[in-house]
Amino acid sequence: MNTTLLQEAKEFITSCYQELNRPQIEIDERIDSITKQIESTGTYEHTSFEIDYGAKVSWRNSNRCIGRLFWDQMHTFDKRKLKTEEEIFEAILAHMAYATNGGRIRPSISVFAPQKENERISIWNHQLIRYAGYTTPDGVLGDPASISFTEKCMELGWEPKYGKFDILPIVIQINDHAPKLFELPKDAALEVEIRHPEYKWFEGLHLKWHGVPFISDMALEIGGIRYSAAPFNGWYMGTEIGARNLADEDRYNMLPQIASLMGLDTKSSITLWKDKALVELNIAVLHSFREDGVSIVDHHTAAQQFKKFEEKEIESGRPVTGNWAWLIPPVSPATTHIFHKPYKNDIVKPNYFYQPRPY
Ligand code: HEM
Ligand code: NRG
Repeated sequence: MNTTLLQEAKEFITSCYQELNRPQIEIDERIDSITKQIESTGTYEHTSFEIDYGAKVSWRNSNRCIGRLFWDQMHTFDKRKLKTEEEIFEAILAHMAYATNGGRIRPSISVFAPQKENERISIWNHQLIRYAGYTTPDGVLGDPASISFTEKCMELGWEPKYGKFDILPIVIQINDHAPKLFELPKDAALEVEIRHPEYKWFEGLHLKWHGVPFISDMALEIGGIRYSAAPFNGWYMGTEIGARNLADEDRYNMLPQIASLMGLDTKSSITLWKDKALVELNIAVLHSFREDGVSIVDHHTAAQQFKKFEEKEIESGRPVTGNWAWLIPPVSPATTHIFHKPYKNDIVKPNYFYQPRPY
């Protein structure tokens, strides 16, 4: 008898059903049924409702996420029945189309079959849409964060395109079978070309980013059951693209070029050329997404929304947990309330967790 699994199941069912004001008799009956399932099979199955609620509460418990105000507005695709890589890929495409919604992004999650002793579905991609990174004799081309995954894809037969923004294929592995590669169709990934509301020359940088972040490498853990493949998405906060993906020195490293096109003296940091370039790049990202009708939030609005989340949690009698170092935005952090208070980084389940890389 797996007593830890039963214990975790009891805790999840009790807190979940109590939160929803379900009668105690229902809790007792459900725990009874789960106990019998674990006794006879070693594990148990969630209902679709439990998956949906568990995925939402896991978002609510994600200490690094500033976007949690909307935790109970997410669409869940219960895809636990799917057996083959092809079926899973088709479900991923359907999720992407539903979530992208022509730019009016809908937070969504697809939950595939849970991990068992000798069963595991792995999506190798960190995100469903990411740009390839290549090491060449002239330096890195594309996204340096994707180099190792890109190399794996090439080993598996993917043809490199050697561009700056090549969308990587989806790699799905079931159990110990050979991983299968799937190229995303042209229209699956909405992309936004980055331009600046005043600086015409900005277009000449030919920067773009994908409209939707679909995290695909975290495990969803509910009541002791681990869903190793459960890709989810919300929309972007502008700084994720403008202050990290396109700005970090070990990513697209665009600040020196932007500063010099702005005519700034990049010889001495005392001119704050990095800060000036960073702000203009972030303005360009927000402007471009907004003009194209693709959902995005600026970090000031996101912080206000997070404040509202904190208030609602306290009202509901739940202590707020958070990871301060992740919650503060990477641009002007001290202009948000988050900077000025501490957060308890207690890990509450259900939740999303990192898992070992399958490659
Ligand atoms: C992290 C914003 C939706 C779960 C983050 C981060 C931001 C953010 C800015 C920090 C990322 C970083 O620094 O790399 C948002 C916004 C959303 C949203 C604006 C819009 C709706 C969601 C959803 C989920 C989620 C739908 C899950 C159901 C997480 C998790 C992390 C995170 C697990 C930590 C990721 C990691 O550790 O790498 N979010 N989020 N978020 N968010 Fe959200
Ligand atoms: N910083 C990463 C994405 C991390 C998650 N952010 C979200 N999640 N907004 C990047 O691609 O820049 N979400 O589910 O919306």
